[in-house]
Amino acid sequence: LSPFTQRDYSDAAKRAIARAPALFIDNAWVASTHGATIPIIDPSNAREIGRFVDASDADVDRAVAAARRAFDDGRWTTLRPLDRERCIHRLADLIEAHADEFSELEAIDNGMPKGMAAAADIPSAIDMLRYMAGWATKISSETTLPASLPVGAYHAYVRREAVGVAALIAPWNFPLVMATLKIAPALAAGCTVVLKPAEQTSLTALRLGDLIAEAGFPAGVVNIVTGNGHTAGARLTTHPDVDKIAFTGSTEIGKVINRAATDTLKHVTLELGGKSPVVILPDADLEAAGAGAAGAIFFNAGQICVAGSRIYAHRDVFDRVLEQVSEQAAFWSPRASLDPAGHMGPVVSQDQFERVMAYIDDGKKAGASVAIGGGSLGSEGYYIEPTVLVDVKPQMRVVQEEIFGPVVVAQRFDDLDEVARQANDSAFGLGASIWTKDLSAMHRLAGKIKAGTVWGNCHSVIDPAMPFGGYKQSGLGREHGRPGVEAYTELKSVIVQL
Ligand code: TXE
Repeated sequence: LSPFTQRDYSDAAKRAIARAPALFIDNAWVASTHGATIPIIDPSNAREIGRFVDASDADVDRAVAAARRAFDDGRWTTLRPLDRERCIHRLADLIEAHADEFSELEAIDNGMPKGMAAAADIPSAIDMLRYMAGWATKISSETTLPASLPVGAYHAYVRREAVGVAALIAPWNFPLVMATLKIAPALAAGCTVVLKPAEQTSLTALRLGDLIAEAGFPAGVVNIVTGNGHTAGARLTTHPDVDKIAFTGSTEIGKVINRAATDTLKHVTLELGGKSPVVILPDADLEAAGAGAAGAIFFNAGQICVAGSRIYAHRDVFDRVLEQVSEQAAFWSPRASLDPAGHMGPVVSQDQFERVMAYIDDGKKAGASVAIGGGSLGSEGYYIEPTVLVDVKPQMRVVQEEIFGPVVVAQRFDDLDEVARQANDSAFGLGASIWTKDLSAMHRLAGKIKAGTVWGNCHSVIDPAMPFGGYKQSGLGREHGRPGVEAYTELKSVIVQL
């Protein structure tokens, strides 16, 4: 078989694809009010394999009404926190029991290697559910003594309450991870939700629907609608019965959503794009740094918000870093997503393929040289070679804009202050990694770089307990950890005269 030939799907995957065109509302599968659908494309061979519903306004309204009812009648918020915790754990157990099927669906839908989905994605979705489940019994608020009231004359306390109905809008790069990282804290906080997965990759979110009912969630607590962003997504962001929007996606749409949510003043958290620097100091373990830099950009074909898309290597080691990254390129050479030998798959869609190839072209036209890769592969499917661009200038689009593909730009620096400036010369501020054995330099730089996460001698290490989000135009608010749950809550001060 050629590395670009897709394998046959399992019967379980075929069943999941065949029943995809449906919406999950009130713990039941329902048909759309209109007939519009969206093709499901396997990016490994660009073939249409099925259809998703493109939800109408009426469909979205129905899902929001179900979530609203479930929130307002207290069937979820008044459940014992231990029982809410148990439901979330059961959902994690059920995903674990079907991990192989989830991995395959993710590979077919998104193009990521099935082995990668099985080793990294599905387990991290499960970890997030389990971590957040525990918060259901631990959410609390601080009560301080009122400052201006006579002590003993008033009883004052603060309640932390669920914010209400949360609309969760997810992207296509890690479909199940993105869905669970929003569902889990929302449910732990006591919210009810409407999830809208990305129109390119809704298979695993839909499969989740079956498990929601089985895990014991009351009807209406979790609703799943598939559909396009400018229609179904937009309807959610302006819906008067939605109290909170959690969005992961492009900075451009993040701004659109923030503006749309302003009319009804919804709570909004945004996890947006990035252009994360990988800074390699002259004393770094170059083998580890080279492999780390390659993994930082080629993992999931660079379609990761924290992708290390700008390498800054000290002038003394620049050539050796480039050699190390080149050596890694063969390991990351793309293959069809169900090929067990693959470490990187195709990019997700025709649109993304064209966008990434256009960036490579634009970089070349602006004067960048291709050190590695630069081309596409295969006759069908969206395969792009692991690519490194050199001879770039700070203001080039390939240096400033998020490419979201397996393309990295590599530049030199001379000292720490200079590299801190270069690293911060970006509209984004999501992640950054520093490779060195010099602990002082590491911590000094960690303080200077404006990014939501800074890694030392690793990259893209993400943990459910560690706050995750962006500085500058990489987002608003934080997910994961205590702040991630609290983002789904409101505070209420109760002041009672005794
Ligand atoms: O993202 P969109 P796209 C970046 C990355 C990529 C680019 C474009 O640079 O190349 O975005 O990808 C929904 N109201 N990231 O166009 O459009 C949409 O249906 C409400 C970075 O696919 O932002 C989908 O569910 N919702 C990123 C989700 O938003 C709307 C991950 C994301 O789609 C909407 C993905 C609207 N008006 C892309 N329009 C990351 N931070 O990891 C779209 N959507």
